[in-house]
Formats: sequence, structure tokens, C-alpha cells
Amino acid sequence: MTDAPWWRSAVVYQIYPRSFADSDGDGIGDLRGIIDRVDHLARLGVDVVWLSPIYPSPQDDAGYDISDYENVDPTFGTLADLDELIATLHDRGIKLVMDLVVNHTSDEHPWFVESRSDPQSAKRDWYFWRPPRAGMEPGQPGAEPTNWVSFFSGPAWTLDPATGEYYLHLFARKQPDLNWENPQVRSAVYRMMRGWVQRGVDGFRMDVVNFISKAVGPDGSLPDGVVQPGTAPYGDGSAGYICGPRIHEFLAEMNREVFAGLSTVPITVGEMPGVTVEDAVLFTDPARAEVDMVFQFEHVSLDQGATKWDVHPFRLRDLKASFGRWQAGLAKTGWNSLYWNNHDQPRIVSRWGDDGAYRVQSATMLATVLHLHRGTPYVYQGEELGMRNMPFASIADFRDIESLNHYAVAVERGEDPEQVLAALRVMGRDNARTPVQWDASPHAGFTTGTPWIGVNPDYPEVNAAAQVDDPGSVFSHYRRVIALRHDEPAVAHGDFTMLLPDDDAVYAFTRAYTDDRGTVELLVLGNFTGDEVRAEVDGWNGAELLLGNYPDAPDGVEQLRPWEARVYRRTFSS
Ligand code: ISL
Repeated sequence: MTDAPWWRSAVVYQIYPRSFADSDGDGIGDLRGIIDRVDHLARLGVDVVWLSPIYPSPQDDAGYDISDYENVDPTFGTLADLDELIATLHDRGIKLVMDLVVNHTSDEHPWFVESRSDPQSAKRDWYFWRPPRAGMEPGQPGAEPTNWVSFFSGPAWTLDPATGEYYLHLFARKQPDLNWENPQVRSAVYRMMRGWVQRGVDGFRMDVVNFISKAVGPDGSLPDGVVQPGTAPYGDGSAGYICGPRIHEFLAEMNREVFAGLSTVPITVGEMPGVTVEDAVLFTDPARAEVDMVFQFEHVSLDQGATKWDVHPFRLRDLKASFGRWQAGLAKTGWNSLYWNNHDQPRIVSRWGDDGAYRVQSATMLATVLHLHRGTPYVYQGEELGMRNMPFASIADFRDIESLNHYAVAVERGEDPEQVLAALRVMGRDNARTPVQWDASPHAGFTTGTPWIGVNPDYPEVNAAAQVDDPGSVFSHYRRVIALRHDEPAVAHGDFTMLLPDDDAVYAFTRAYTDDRGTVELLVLGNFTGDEVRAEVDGWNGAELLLGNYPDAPDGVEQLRPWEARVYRRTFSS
């Protein structure tokens, strides 16, 4: 057997608590709602739950704006509820990973309140406060200290009129960036993390953690970004904050300060937009002790242009090129996360599958292809049911600050509101945030009250109750791919070889794993179209069919039906 760390053969399930299950009828999901549904997770067979933020928050960015790192927002419950959730999960052999959002706080966090109160405050330097650009007056157009644009539209700097200085926020105005250059900030974060470990949490998913080191010059200045065609007055500031000069130092320090001496080391996942394969090798090299795995975004940007709202057709060969590069780049050292969905992405069956006639086949094909790669797979709530994107009727149906801000700014700029809305329907994050569909009762069994965001009207057809006992369901197929990772070492530990890189219909690869009993090879095939296609793969006739997504036998190894996926195995004993 292998001495690889346990999380290499684990599957993570992400819970977005607002939308998972509501126990008290206020229309918002909560911790007791999760406790009531732990059976669903155990039945699916997942090893880890990653819980999106449940801390006190003004909810400007749905909890990613934290005003108290050490408590639970009353909307979600109490610390006692969290303790009970941890115990209930542990009883079922499931670990709990918390979301750690420390690139920024809420502007209502006491640290920022104090920082803002007075330029002489002891916490002034905990955030990035800067005077207007040289020679300009506070508030004058273009007087922001740099030309960086925020992820949620508009400048990444907001003026505080009381002092005439600006503060940096890469995300919303209510999410000021913490200054990690200041050692007091770092030790306050580490202290808080140690508290959660002592409470019994098993790890951290670290929000935009590769943004925490900014390229601060000796004089305290931050660099302007290059202005791309069509983006004026904003520049792309990412060189000033993505994987900045001290990022490896900070992560290694965090690891030492929080985990040193622990008998069980918590799992760490670095959410890292814009990370390169080369940097990911460094971040996840076990010898460097920074993070266990990265969670990167290259593949989910393939159908986007200059911004995420500029939606392009998806080409399978681009996906293979991206996944293939990551598989090869981390083959010897390092580890990656595997995912189609999270709370920021549209639903995969609507995005790259067929959410009409072939919903079940395409959702199960996508599951098979993803989970058979090397890396740790993530299932985002509802993905295991094949949940679709939401048919949003108007802007009034959206809740997400990213979508609402983009709509306001784009319409103000003179773009056609219907076209803006069309892009939001395809890429908007709220597609992932509609309530989990538990059964065919009102509001899909999510709440007895009025849900905070609309329930997808397809719930009478797409829901957990209709799927858990049906062997042909998306849920049952997810159960099988998860079990396969646990049972067949080649899935978690085998080498990866991409086949047919230029084929725009068939995704094909092999995995190979050798131990003292011999070698196991797997062949994975996925048809990304609604047509019958041929997969030009030689030498697999007679191999054992380990998993498929059609109930009846195939016509032959090379013949694939619409959205069909198959996994074959052959063994060579030593
Ligand atoms: O969804 C995105 C915008 O299109 C991503 O760029 C996203 O903002 C980025 O991946 C970082 O996401 C994380 O941090 C954000 C938060 O809004 C996201 O929900 C979170 O996953 C700020 O905390």
C-alpha cells in the first residue's frame, strides 16, 4: 500500500450554508439544517465537508465579509450548533474544513473600525491606507492611489472623506484588504486559526490566499496595472497582488505558527486565482510545508474572454490542454483540487453538459471524467443531483453583489440591459446559490418559510428524494465514482496519460498504478457531445468494464453513445 497522505484518496463536499437546508423557517439555511442532513453526505460517501463562511457578517458578499472570526452568525446558529455539527460529522467519519477569509475583513470588523477611526490609531497599518495620487485632490476622478479595478466593478480603492485617505479593497467596498506586511496582523490571524483547530476543525480552505502579499515598494507605494484595450481608466493590477513577493514566506510561517507540534495536521487548501503550474508546485511541495493543495481556476476561465461576462463557446481540446498541463506539471511534486462547481461558478450540467434531454447522462459523464483524474475531487452541493442553472427572469431575481454591481455599471455605461442579463444568466454566481432541492414538497423541502433566493422551478423533477434509491440517478452515479476512488488505488495514486488531445468530442486518458502485486491500468472515456462517436483507442478489447453511465452493455470499447462515459480496467500481475 501507499504511504500517501489520506486526503489524496478523499472526496470533499462543499456546503454553502445559506442554501443547503433551513431548519427554522427564516428562509436561510443554517447549521441545524446541515446536522439534519448529515445522512445524505454519509450515503454519498464523502470524506470531508468544506463549509463556506458561517461567521458573523453583514453579508455584503454572502459571508465572505467577516466581522468576527471567532463566532457564528446568529442567522446560521451558535457555536454549540457548530460543535454538534463537528461531532455528528466525526461520528460518521467525515472531517470538517472551515473557510478562512483573511485577505480581507468586513469594514464592520472591529479591526477596521479602529483602523479607520484615526490615522494615528494602532491599527491604522493593519489595512492599506494611502493618500491620493501625487498632485491630486481626494475624490478627484483618477486620484485613487493605483488604477486597480475591484473584482466587483469600480475602483479597488474607496475614499474615507474624514481623513482624505483611500483604503484598498480588491473585492467589495465592504471588504477592506488586510496588510499582511504588518506582523501583528499575521499573529492575530494565526491565533484565531489555532483557536479553531483547538475547537476540533480539521482544516482550512483559504480564500484568495495567494493575494495576501502585495508588491509594496520601499516607499509604501503599490504599482499601477497595465491598461488593456477597452478597460480604461482601470489597469490590470494583478501583478501587484497575485503571488506577491512574500507569499511563500507568509504561508510557510502560517504553517509553522499554527500547525507545529500538532499530532494530526489539519488539511489546507489554497484557493488561488491566477496561480501558475510552476508556482503551484512550490505551494504544494510537501517539503516546503505551505499548503496541501491548490484550488485553481484555469479550466473554468476557458469559456470566457477579457471578463467573465464575455462568454465564449467551450472547446473540449482547450479543457484537455489545461487539465493535461496541470496533471503533467504536478505529476512528481504537488497536488491539485478537481472541481467543476463551487459557489462562484454556474452549474456544470448547464455549462458544459446538456441540461435538457441528456441531463442525467451528461451530468454523470462529467462526474466520471473529473473524478478519475489525479487530484482531490470536490462535489458542490446539488451537483450530485445534476442541478441546473436557474432561469432568472429579471435582475430582481439576483442576489449576488458581483452580478448586481456589474449590471448597474454596464447599464450605466450604455450596454443593452437584456444582453447584460443574458450573460448573468450564463455566468452569474447565483446559479450555484439557489436552494438544494431535497424533495417535491413546496420550496423543494429547503424551508417552510420564504427562501432568500428563488428555488429552481425544476425541483419536482430534480430532487434528492427522487434520486437516492434510484440506481440510474445522478446521485447513485456520484456514489459509485466516489467509492471507486476509495477502492481502486489507481484512481487516487496512478500516473496520468492524456489521449486524443485534439479530439473535440471524446475526452480520453489512462491511469496506471504499480505496487508489489502488479500493475493496474484504467482507461477513461467521456463523450462530450449528444452524438454517437468513435474513440480511437487501441488495445482495450476484452478489458473489464468497471463503471459506465448507461444501464445496458456497450457496443464495443470504441463506440460511445451520447454523453456516454466508461471506465475500463486491466491488470498485469508481477
Ligand atoms: O467569482 C469570481 C469573480 O468572477 C472569482 O473571481 C472569485 O471572486 C474569486 O475566485 C475569489 O473567490 C473567493 O473570494 C471572494 C468571494 O466573493 C468568493 O465567493 C470566494 O470564493 C471574496 O472573498
